[in-house]
Amino acid sequence: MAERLSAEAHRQALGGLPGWTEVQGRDAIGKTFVFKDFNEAFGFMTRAALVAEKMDHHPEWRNVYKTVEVVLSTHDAGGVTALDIELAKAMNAIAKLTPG
Ligand code: H2B
Repeated sequence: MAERLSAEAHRQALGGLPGWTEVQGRDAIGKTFVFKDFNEAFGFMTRAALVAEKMDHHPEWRNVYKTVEVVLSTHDAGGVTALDIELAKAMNAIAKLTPG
């Protein structure tokens, strides 16, 4: 099972992840993606969902129109692991591919 990152590894990983920040009150990272419209937002979610399923690592997320709020944490480990960092990177890459 993936292990929780140390505070230092955690900080360092966030430095290389534009837009991602610590979630207050729990060991998790979050980012709010804002797209051009619902179509772009849902396209992002669809692509990200396929990656998440392949990784067997799933986001907590909420969509309102063109905004997607994402929180990543490894539930089995009770905090942030390398899997969250990997999925966050993939989401940033997918968002860049999504026009708007
Ligand atoms: N996603 C996340 N974010 N954390 C987990 O611990 C997790 C998961 N565990 N997706 C996986 C599924 C586990 O429940 C299954 C059985 O592999």
